[in-house]
Amino acid sequence: MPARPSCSTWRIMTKNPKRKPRIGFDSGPAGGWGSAKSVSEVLIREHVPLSGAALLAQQNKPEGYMCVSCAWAKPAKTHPLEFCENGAKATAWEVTSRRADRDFFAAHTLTELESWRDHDLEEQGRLTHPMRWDAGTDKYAPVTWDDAFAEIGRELRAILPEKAEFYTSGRASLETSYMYQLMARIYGSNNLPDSSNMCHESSSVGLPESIGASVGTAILSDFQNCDCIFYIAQNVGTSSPRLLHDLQDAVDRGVKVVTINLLREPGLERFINPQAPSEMLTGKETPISSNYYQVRSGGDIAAMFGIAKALIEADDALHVARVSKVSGSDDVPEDPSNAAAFAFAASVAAADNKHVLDHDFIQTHTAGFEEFAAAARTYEWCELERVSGLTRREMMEAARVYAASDAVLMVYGMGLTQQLMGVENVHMVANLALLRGNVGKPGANICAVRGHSNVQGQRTVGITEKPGLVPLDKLKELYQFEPPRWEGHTTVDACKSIIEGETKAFVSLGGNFLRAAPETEAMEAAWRKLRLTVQIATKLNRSHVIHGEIAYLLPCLGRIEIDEQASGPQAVSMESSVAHFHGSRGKTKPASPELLSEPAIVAGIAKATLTEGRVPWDRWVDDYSLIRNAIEETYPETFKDFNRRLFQPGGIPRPLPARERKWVTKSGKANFLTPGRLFPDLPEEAFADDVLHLASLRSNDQFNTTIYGYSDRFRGVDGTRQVVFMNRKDIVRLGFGAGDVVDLTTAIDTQTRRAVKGFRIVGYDIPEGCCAAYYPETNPLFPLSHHSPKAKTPSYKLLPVRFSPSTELPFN
Ligand SMILES: Nc1nc2c(c(=O)[nH]1)N[C@H]1C(S)=C(S)[C@@H](COP(=O)(O)OP(=O)(O)OC[C@H]3O[C@@H](n4cnc5c(=O)[nH]c(N)nc54)[C@H](O)[C@@H]3O)O[C@H]1N2
Ligand SMILES: Nc1nc2c(c(=O)[nH]1)N[C@H]1C(S)=C(S)[C@@H](COP(=O)(O)OP(=O)(O)OC[C@H]3O[C@@H](n4cnc5c(=O)[nH]c(N)nc54)[C@H](O)[C@@H]3O)O[C@H]1N2
Ligand SMILES: [Mo]
Repeated sequence: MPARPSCSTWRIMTKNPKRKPRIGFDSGPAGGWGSAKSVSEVLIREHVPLSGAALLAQQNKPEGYMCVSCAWAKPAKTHPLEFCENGAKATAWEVTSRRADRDFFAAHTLTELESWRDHDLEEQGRLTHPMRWDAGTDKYAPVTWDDAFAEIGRELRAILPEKAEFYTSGRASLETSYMYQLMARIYGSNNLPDSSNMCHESSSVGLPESIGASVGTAILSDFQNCDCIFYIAQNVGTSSPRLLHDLQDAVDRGVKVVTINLLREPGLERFINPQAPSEMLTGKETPISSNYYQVRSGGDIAAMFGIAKALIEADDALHVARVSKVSGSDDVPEDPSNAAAFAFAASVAAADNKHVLDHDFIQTHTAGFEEFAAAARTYEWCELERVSGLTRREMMEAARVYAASDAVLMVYGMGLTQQLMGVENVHMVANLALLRGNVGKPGANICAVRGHSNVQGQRTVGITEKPGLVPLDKLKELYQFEPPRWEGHTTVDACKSIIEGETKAFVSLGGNFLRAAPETEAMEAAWRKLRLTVQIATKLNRSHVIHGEIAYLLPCLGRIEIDEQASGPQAVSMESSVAHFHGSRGKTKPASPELLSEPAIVAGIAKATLTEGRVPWDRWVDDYSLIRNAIEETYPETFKDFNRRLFQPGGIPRPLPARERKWVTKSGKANFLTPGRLFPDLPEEAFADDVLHLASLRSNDQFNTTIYGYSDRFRGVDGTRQVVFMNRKDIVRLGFGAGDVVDLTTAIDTQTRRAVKGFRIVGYDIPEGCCAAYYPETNPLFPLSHHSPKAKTPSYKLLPVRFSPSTELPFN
């Protein structure tokens, strides 16, 4: 067990930041002392005053501030401390006392800063002053806000609206996002690419087709009402640790957690609640997954088809048996596979002789069942086994758990969405749920675990490139302008347009687009040719040090800071993963008196740029409740009584018809949608003997491109991020040894050479033929064309790669 600190969890500990890489140690459970230690380390490193701990106590509480890390639900009845290891790190990262101020920028050229690591750039601390790149010195130099807005406005007016991109990372509030999309549309552009395009876009496309909901239908109480959870392709211990509490409570009630994941993730295996003193002292662990199935990368469609096949054939067999009983013949199925289905069916249904499938639900509520069932019956087990990487026995076992449960919650994440067949993956989750009526009843729903803290909400208030998703006529009526009706750019379209030299201006509301997007090398080259780059940000990153001809770096308040405007301190709001809106109040003194709030910056750019539209920008900035009124006017049903309910404990539920089994689809039903194939159509070279399929992942010590540190204790890696996790048999088969240092090259679309260098091989529990490494270090490997054709989500979880011995040592 890790060493225990002697007094409180948040006791200060010392650490040596320049430690040597350590690989392969036992990670311990999720949570526990490892989590406590990790939090205290970051509080110290960021020089967060002791009041930081008191600040954390206000996280995710009504009248408190909403965490700036992930989007997980905020309960009505809060725990005394409603935050997790990563929420605490994100808070420390924002309220740090470090500053990247005017002196810092006076001391470094941008050419020099380009050679710095992602971690070191952000580690300089909060940006303090608006800056403009000076070509003469190659440095960011201070500028006044008025001059910045005036030049940005002039430049934007001089180019065609379709040649500008208005990117959003998923952190900005509902208020800022509403203003931002309005500004872009009055300017004349639907080019509103966002981080969601690289994240849950497969859900945004797939779920409406399946169940007529643009977001997951699960709410927090479903975790209290389910008797089984299918946990697919999401790494809870790292990516949304507060969800572990809901899982722990469910497991304590006897709920089965069936995990389907590429890796054996320690965070999905066992958990010690770091906020439960008795667990911390006794080391009592809660096992999380009752069943753990390791699929091969991209193997989920086959795995879910296998589970569906077991259920459908069992139901068929039971039907045959019933018919023969009625007709008096004892014609129990003879062919062996039918016999297996029958035995399985009998074991599932024995208790009350119920059907394996919910035929009433299927009949009343769904369309497309017969086609789906026929496909499931047709697939051979050997093919499903080969593609999924699971055995028939495992798929039948998962089906048995599923069929024995009355209310099953389907939870999933990036391993499903960031795939060439991401949309089909999402359809398969819905198909599986529909087989037993597991949508729209307590405990049975679909939970798409979102990433950024307001990524879901931004869509709800109009951040989207798809004009069909926005009430354009309403905007036209309210603000008296003619909204553009053309389809705008997703992130992939934006990259293409930038690389082709079509795009002239890139405005970024947060984020680190160059690092988060694919095709890094071509993107960096093209980025430098942009006429205008405008970055609204809190911390310095690579998308700022590489820049356009005219480049602005505009520092904003973070959500945790007090936002004082003419009418007093302001609140903002966001939407969680379970579709509830929450108000948030800043608590700490701003990092610099020069900072403006995000709404004030958007208003500043809008006023300097727009020549039409009647929008009270200044009054909105004076009083954000007026922006919320405008949001309510635009979306009256979704945001009913928005201001009055802003701090309602547990949040304001967003109406979701699918939860009530009202299906807003073309067929008026929930649709079984049958994927045309089991695995993406990759070129032959993707399956060569020396090729592995790479998944790019997050470590426990990062938030997307923000690298807090070099530790991924769950996976037993410390002091380095330049590692590639491989199956031990593959390491030997490819002629390497664990610890060898290799270069990775992309094995498809090889006319362009894409490579990353100096990665240490780590033997890991991952299926043969697959490997994994960290994002964003591997982004230069991903071709832009390698995305889901329907959702345009990059296939960040499956890329064919080759290995060669490296001449370079790992960078860290
Ligand atoms: N600490 C921390 N928290 C975060 C973030 C962060 O970077 N750090 N990022 C935030 C954001 S924006 C997002 S979107 C979420 C992301 O959270 P997650 O959805 O957890 O995303 P990843 O960590 O990229 O990987 C998800 C899991 O997919 C598995 N996987 C990969 N390929 C496959 C596959 O083909 N099939 C199956 N079944 N599994 C597969 C991997 O093993 C991994 O466990 O987290 C949010 N929270
Ligand atoms: N290979 C690979 N690539 C991926 C992924 C993957 O799994 N693999 N995941 C994808 C996913 S899921 C996502 S969501 C994207 C993320 O892509 P982005 O959202 O673009 O990236 P982040 O790293 O979240 O952005 C970090 C920056 O946001 C700024 N920031 C932080 N807080 C604030 C704030 O309050 N206001 C403002 N204005 N700025 C702020 C800081 O300057 C910080 O440097 O990356 C995608 N890219
Ligand atoms: Mo994300």
